[in-house]
Amino acid sequence: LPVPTPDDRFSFGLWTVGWQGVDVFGGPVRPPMDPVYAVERLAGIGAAALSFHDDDLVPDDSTRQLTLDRFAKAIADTGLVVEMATTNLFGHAVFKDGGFTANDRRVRRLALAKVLRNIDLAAELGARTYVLWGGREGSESGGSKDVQSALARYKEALDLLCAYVRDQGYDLRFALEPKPNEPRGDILLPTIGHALAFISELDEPDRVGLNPEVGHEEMAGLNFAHGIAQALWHGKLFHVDLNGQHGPRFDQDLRFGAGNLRGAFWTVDVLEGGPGGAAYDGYRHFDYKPARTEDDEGVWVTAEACMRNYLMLRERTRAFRADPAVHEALQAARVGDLGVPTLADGETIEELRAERHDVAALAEQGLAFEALDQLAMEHLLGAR
Ligand code: GLT
Ligand code: MN
Ligand code: MN
Ligand code: MN
Repeated sequence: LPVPTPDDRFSFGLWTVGWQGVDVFGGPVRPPMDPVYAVERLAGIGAAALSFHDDDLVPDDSTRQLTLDRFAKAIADTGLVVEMATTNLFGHAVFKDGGFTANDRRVRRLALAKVLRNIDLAAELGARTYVLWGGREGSESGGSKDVQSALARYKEALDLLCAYVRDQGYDLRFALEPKPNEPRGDILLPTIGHALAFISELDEPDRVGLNPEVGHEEMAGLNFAHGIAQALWHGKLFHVDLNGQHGPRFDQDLRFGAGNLRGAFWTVDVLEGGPGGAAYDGYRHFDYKPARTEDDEGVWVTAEACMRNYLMLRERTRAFRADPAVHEALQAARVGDLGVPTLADGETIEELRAERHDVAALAEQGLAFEALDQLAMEHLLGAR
């Protein structure tokens, strides 16, 4: 079995391995996890980096300095990197109607101040990406949220945060994380596409990209590999949240590879640049929740499994891409032809219109896509 190393650039949120298993119907099943313990265990299993919410690391001011000192020492001792940070704008009751888009202006100002404070800490700890997951930005009912005003306030918040990061000279970019629903009935910026369109309205669009999550797109019935391929095409795949999901239902946050395994195969293929074109060069970040059935050792089984599943899938996608039978099948399916511009250099629209086609023959031809897909299946199953 493949063994993860820091060269693989795997990263975990502190809130993932530290998840206590609280859900809508039940309380915690595991004790709180000391961040220093998380750092040591993550380093021990071959992760390269971690991410955190302000409240995961420094939940209260009385212990803040002590925790930061212990954390800094653990980071230095293990060589683990803080690659991303984010803000908890969803847990506290004050954010029940969101942060940046809460109807109450005082809550919006409180939310911004909370983010600004943690941006300073993120920069101090060397994070290069700042994620914004607006899980509480949204509504349960039609009349309670003026969506256009909410988007104006969302933009105002992003513009202000971008200006702050620029003025401070921080080497930090923002990554918006879409999600269709849960915890709100309907969340603003529900998919990759909505978020991309929103970014184009910002004052400094270059500072803002995406942190798509596998399960969140699949909850909306969307194809994650297609979604991140489009984000790459726009130059907007700043970060990624890898996990598993079984189709449209509640957010499962399974370990990576569980749930939609075929989707995971194509996700790894896109991240590794298999199809050609732009490849992802950031951390392979896992955002999952170790099942509620597990004790502490079970948690580390799932963390290792995320990385091992990624490595096994990487190996399988590489074998697929290297297989001469696949090269032939790709040719038969004319996949490479799609890279050729439809109008040739110097050709005119009149020439295109004048061309005569054998429409019946074109309509009749088989495209041989299924043979190609079966080869992928056989590689995924390790039969080739
Ligand atoms: C929360 C959410 C995740 C987000 C995290 C970042 S918090 O666990 O479910 O999808 O990535 O705020
Ligand atoms: Mn999720
Ligand atoms: Mn996430
Ligand atoms: Mn999550």
